[in-house]
Amino acid sequence: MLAGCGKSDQSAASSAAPAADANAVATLEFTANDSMKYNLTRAEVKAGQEVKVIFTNIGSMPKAAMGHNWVLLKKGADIEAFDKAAIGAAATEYIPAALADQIIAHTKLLGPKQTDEITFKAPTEPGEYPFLCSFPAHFQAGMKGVLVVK
Ligand SMILES: [Cu+2]
Repeated sequence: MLAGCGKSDQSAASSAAPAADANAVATLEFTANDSMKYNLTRAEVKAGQEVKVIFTNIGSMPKAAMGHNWVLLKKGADIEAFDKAAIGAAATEYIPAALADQIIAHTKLLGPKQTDEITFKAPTEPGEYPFLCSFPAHFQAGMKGVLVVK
């Protein structure tokens, strides 16, 4: 219809969306249960990739006794020191404010049948990044793993 402007086609083409492949989101689904176990203790993403973590507490025990979270720490973070500090951080759902700079991303603390979804950018530096549940005693019981950045 707008035959008067012959150059409009060109400008429309230059604003095309970027290729989907390079920007694909890595979706990781983690669960935790009443036996203090994650379904996965290892997952892989690409450096700098957009990551979506869907975390679900599939247990049935009350949150106060068996809450779970998923906390991803920086490479080289002292995970044991973080876990110790978390014990005293009940008021902030076991996320110790003093060590916030060690955290890349974390979910909320979840009660039974609750789900939380977070998105973050994977680190650009390849390596192994530790994650844990910071509810008291859960890390010691084995609620930990690594996110491998390729
Ligand atoms: Cu837990």
